[in-house]
Parts: sequence; structure tokens; C-alpha cells
Amino acid sequence: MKGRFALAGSHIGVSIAAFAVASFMGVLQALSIADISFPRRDESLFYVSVTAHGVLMALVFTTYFIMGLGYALAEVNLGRVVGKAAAWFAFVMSLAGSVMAAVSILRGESTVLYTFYPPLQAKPSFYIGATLLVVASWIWGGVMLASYRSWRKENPGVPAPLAIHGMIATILIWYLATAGLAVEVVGMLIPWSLGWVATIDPLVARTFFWWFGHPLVYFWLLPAYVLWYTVLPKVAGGKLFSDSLGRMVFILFVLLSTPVGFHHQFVDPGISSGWKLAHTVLTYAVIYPSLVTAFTIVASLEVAGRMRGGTGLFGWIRKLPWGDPFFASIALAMIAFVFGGWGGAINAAYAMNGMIHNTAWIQGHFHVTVGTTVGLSFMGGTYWLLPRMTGRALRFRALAITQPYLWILGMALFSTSYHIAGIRGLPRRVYSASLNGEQGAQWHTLTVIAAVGAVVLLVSALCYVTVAVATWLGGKKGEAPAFEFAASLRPPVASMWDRYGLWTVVAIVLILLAYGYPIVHLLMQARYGSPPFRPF
Ligand code: HEM
Ligand SMILES: [Cu+2]
Repeated sequence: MKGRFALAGSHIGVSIAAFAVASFMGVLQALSIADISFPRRDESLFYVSVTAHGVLMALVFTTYFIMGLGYALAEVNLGRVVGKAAAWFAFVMSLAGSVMAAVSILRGESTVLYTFYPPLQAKPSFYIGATLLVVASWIWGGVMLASYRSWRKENPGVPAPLAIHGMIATILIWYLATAGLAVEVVGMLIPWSLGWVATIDPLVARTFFWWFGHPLVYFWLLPAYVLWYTVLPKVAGGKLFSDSLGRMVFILFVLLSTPVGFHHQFVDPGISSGWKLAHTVLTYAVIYPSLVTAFTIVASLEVAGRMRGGTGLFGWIRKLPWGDPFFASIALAMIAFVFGGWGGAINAAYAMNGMIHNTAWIQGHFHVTVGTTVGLSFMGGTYWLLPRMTGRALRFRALAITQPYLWILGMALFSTSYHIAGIRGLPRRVYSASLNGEQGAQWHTLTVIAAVGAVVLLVSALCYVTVAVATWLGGKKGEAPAFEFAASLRPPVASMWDRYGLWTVVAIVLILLAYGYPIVHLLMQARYGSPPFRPF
């Protein structure tokens, strides 16, 4: 790893390691749900595994990749990372926190699933470990913003490079989101797990959790969008259709990501239906920037396909570089998002949510969205980043190019089956789907197909890890390819979308409007606490 990318590389290394471990767990879980036996299978191990897999995938794999990508983009686009000592300190702190939480889970002391809903109670080391990871990510955000400010002083009046604009939006969303998490974890969960207070209010805790939980989705998604907007059109051989639309999209996410959390709490009592409806409407509003993204990126790809000589209504599609691992990963990630977005719109519909709430549909859904749209974008991103950061050519290119197609195949089997099983009433997070007679039999075939999909996913995951590790350690050394970003059809112009301070204030006002009254109202009712539960 070249010196300037040591920071980015270390983060991406941790992310790949977490992904590798968690992939094995995912397959065992899918086998278990399908009631396929394997040595040492039991209920308690299943829930330890689901907790570890969820945390490692959704919190560790993603967050470390995002931090690494951010540092790499700052080096390349801003020519600097300001505050490297703080950044390394944060890296060590985040590692310490992640290891603390992971050990606590693997010892079976914190089987609380990755949503850690009370009254399920974990050991303090789980919550404190997670807090260290989040505080470290705040420092990462601070280092990124300081790097931007330092660049800004030397470049007054110029709009930030679009990749940096997208990362700044990601960081703003992260700060706004984790404010809710901090209230829940520091204000409620840690004192309760330390025994300082005897009971906890699950509904209040869950409300603060989902203040954080939905924007978390955009914390994952926006860095993927950064790759889509700024790298994909270049690799495809074309231009970005509109820089201004990209800038608008990132800011709309800053505004709309957070005030929507009640769409996860439709079945919770104590929150009035009027407020649930208000969050539903805002949720539909946050679909808009994703639709604009779909339009802009597909238009950019059409520009690329035509620049490569494609003609006719669809002829340009065949001209795109489907044999490039980065391109294929991102293009397939985008196709997955068509289905993910469709499912998400169903989940968010106040009335339809009742059909799928807490069913297997949900794991079908989020493996398409975070598991594929985000996950596959990050895997593709690794294929783009590693040769540029290390000066080593991609090893086992054939594996790298097969890998995204395998992932989509595996996910089609896995996710479609769980979607259908969910509609047929299979709950999520079950040790075995074959618990009840006739209905169990109906579910069983679907869960077996999902398990086959999981095995294909594991093969794909192993291809990815093999390519990454082999490139890193043994790729052929040579001239590192340049970090090149897409030019837009029209050059970027400074606009209101660059006014980060203003938009942050508007976002805070929206959050206060969406959450202020409902939270005060909740707290003013008679509250009852729950003692801790530890089923395992
Ligand atoms: C090798 C690929 C993968 C396989 C085979 C797999 C399989 C599974 C299975 C079977 C479950 C349990 C579902 C349930 O019972 O509710 C699960 C849960 C989960 N997975 Fe995956 N998964 C994979 C990749 C991913 C990726 C890439 C991500 C995200 C980046 C992810 C995030 C999650 C999350 C957040 C949970 C929920 C944990 C919980 O309910 O607390 N998975 N996975
Ligand atoms: Cu949500």
C-alpha cells in the first residue's frame, strides 16, 4: 500500500475481513432456517450468528468501507487528508470498539440482534464497543470536513468535486442520524446494562433507534451513489449526464433521510396514526432523489453506449463494458435497486406494511438493498480502488468478473424465495421454518431454494475475498492506473446546493418538526419500564 493510501487501505482491509467472516455465518443461518442440519447447529448459536452477521455486515463491513473510500477520495480529489494523527487514533479506537462488541457477541453474552431492541439486554461491552465505533466515525467525519475546509480556503468560489460533495452529504446525514442513536445508547442502554437503572422503556428506545436506523440506510447508500455518479460514467467510457442533478440529489438526502423513521414503527402503539402518516409522506418524498439518480445514471450510461458506437433504442446497452468487474458490479447493483426500491415502497406504505412487517420478506428486501445495491457497489469499488491504491494489477480477473454475476444469481434465489415466504406468513429471524405442520411444509421448499441461493452467494463472496487478498499481496506491480472521474456534459457551476451550513439547518428544522411533538407527547404519557430479558 502506497504511503498516502495507508489510511484508506487499512479501513478497507478491515471491511473485507468482516465481510469474509460474516458471509460464512450467513450461509449457516440460511441452512438452519431451511432446517438442514449441520454439526453444532442449535437455537442459541443461530441467534449468536444472526447478531454477529448483522453487526459485521451492516455496521462493520459498510462503515469501514465508507471511511476508507472517504479518505481515498479526499487524497485524490482534495490532495490531502488533514489531521492524519486524529484519523489513525480513530482507526485504533474503532478497532478496539469493534473487537469489544464482537467478543461480547461471540461469547454469547450479547445476543440482541443487530437492532439491539430492548428489553433484550446485552453486556455493557457490546454497547460501549459500538459507541467507540460510532465516536471514531465522528472523528472520521471531522477529519474529512477539515480536509474539505483546508481545500476550500485555497479554492474559493469553486464547487467541491462531486465525489466530495457526496461524501460531505454522507457525513452530515451521519451526524444527524447518530444524534438519535447517542440518546438511545448513552442515555438509556448503557446505564441500564450497567445496572444503574432497573428498567427501560422499549418504545422510547425504539423511537430513538429508528431516528438513526433509516438514515443509516442512506449512510450506506450515498457512498455507493458517489461511485455511480463520479466513477461509473468514466469507466463506461462516457460522461455524467448532469452534475447539477447529482448535487441536488445528495442535498435532498440530507434533508429527507431522517424525518421518516416511523415507517419502521407502524405497528407500535403510542405513536398516533397522524404522525405515522406524516412520516409515510416524507418517506415517499425521499424516494424522489433515488428516482432522479436512476434517471441520471441510466442517461449517463446511454451517453457512454452511444459514444462507443451503440445505436437504436437499446443497442447502446450491448456496447457497455459488461466484462469489466467494476462496471458489472455497479450495473447489477443498480438493477437490484429497481427491485429493492419497489419492495421499499411497499414496506413504507402505511397499510401494506401490515402484510410484510417482521416477516421473511424483510430479510429478502434488505439483502437486495444493503446486501446487493450497496454491498455489490462496494465490492465493485474495491476492484477499482485496489489497483489504484496499491499499484498492483487485479489478480484472478476471471474470478472478479464472474463474481458480480454469481452474486446476482444467488441473490435472486435467496431474496425472491424469502419475499414469497414472507407474504405467506413466515416470520423473520426464525431458527427453523419447518415448525408447524402444513404451513411449515409450504415455507420449507422456499427456504431450501433460499439456502441454495446462500451457497451461491458464499461462492461469490469467496471469489471477491480471494481477488482482493491476492491483488493486495501478490498482484503484479507496475504503474498504478490513474484515479479518473467522469466529466459532466456541462461543467459544474456553483449553486445553492453547495451551501452545506444552510441545508444542515433546514434538515435540523425538519427533524424537529417530525420528531419534536411525537417524542414530547410520548414522554408526557405515563411510562412503564421493562426489566431486562436474556433468552439465551
Ligand atoms: C454471503 C452472503 C449472505 C448470506 C448468505 C446472508 C444470509 C443471511 C440470513 C440467512 C440472515 C438471517 C435472516 C433472518 O433470519 O431474519 C441474514 C441476516 C442479515 N443479513 Fe445477511 N447474508 C449475506 C450477506 C449480507 C450482506 C452483504 C449484508 C449487508 C451488507 C447482510 C446484512 C444482514 C443483516 C443486517 C441481517 C439481519 C440480522 C438481524 O435480523 O438482526 N447480509 N443474512
Ligand atoms: Cu426505513
